[in-house]
Amino acid sequence: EIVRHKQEQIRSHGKDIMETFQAAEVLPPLREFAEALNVNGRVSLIAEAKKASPVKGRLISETRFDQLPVLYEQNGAKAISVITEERYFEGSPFLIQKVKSRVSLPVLRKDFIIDLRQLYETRLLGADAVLLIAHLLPKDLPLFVETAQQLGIEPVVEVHDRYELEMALDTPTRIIGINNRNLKDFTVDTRVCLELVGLVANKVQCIAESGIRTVEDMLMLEQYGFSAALVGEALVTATDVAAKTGE
Ligand code: IGP
Repeated sequence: EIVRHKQEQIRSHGKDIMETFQAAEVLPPLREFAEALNVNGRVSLIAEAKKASPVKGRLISETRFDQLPVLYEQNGAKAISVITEERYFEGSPFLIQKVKSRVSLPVLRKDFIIDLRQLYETRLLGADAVLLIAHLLPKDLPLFVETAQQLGIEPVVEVHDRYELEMALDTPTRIIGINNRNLKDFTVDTRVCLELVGLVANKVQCIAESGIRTVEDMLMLEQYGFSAALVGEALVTATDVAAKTGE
């Protein structure tokens, strides 16, 4: 349903995106995303600004949502994940610039990327990295990875099973996100990332995604070789973000 809505949206706005293609050539350099992972051999925290989710609906107030990026940076997050999908996650493409103007961390754009034009749009929006969900790009994943790299955006290929992991490893991506959440039914199984990370060689960095709640979870991921953990709900709903993000 989310992807169907996305296709309609691109169909109706496609022309506007096309008109901005040329502007992409003269954009300022981006912030380094890959370098923010695995700093001094430690697992990095990628903190997600998530206002709502398709399963739980609205998670936090507008005010709290606005405060998150600065809180994340002050408390040691190494990068920020921003969901730009509008209907189901209540995000917005304009959040990328808003967040970047307030913090100096690199920003990962989380959306449902199914059309190359969205990659040009991502560059224009100023995102430093972009999530590419392998399941949504069964044939075109290598093309999307290479296009993102040519535009200077760091691609993060998201996988949920062995088959998708093989697909990701057949592309030149430097970063793979292993999602514990099954995007077909939204169930979360935190064993998924522990099982799959062992199949990835050292030169590719891995990010563990979804269902990560505690510092103990993070330390276990570090031992399994993860470069970073991406945490949304546990942080946005935490009463004490400092305690959650601290070393
Ligand atoms: C965050 P959690 O359980 O910490 O809130 O999960 C993140 O992994 C999740 O929001 C996510 C996502 C996505 C959102 C993973 N892949 C793709 C939108 C699109």
